[in-house]
Amino acid sequence: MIHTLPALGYNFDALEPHIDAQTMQIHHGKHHQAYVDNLNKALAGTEGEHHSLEDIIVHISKYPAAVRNNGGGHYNHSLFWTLLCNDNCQPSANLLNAINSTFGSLDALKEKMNTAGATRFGSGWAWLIVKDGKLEVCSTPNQDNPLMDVAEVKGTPIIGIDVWEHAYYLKYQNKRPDYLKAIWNVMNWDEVSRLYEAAM
Ligand code: MN3
Repeated sequence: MIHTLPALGYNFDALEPHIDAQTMQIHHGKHHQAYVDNLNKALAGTEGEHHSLEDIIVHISKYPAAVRNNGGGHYNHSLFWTLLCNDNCQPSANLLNAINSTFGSLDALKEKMNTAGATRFGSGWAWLIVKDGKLEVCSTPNQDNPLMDVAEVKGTPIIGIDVWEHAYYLKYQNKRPDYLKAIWNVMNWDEVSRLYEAAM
């Protein structure tokens, strides 16, 4: 199958001022597009051409590094765009209950995610996952994710926050913690809640 760049569900400037339009334009149109193009190149003429992205991700140890990096990049960003919005929505009652009982409060969850993102050395992702019916915070290096068979902590992602410099550098420069604080203002809790229900 040929992998393609999914359209954003909103305009590049929809997440202003928290995430600036130019960052979104480059991140989606250049970075994500490059993961898609390089994934297609890496899979061309191989067995992997016949598998879905989801199937490739869960069996990623069978694939070369170019597929792991670019397939992970394509999967992670396709999820990431859907987790952002400017609707100022809130977690569902069910999800909020689970967050409160696991982390103490929504603020405590944000704090834990921000620490996971800020302490991930180099490039990677911070995650909220469902693992064995429970919520857990973790992080991965590069473009890995918790669905991969190589992941240290495995589970179903319901939030993924990109902490590569390309996700925030134009506006936040070296201040990754400021970006992490700001991104909660554009979290699409409707979608996170939907993913939570689906994972349970
Ligand atoms: Mn990115």
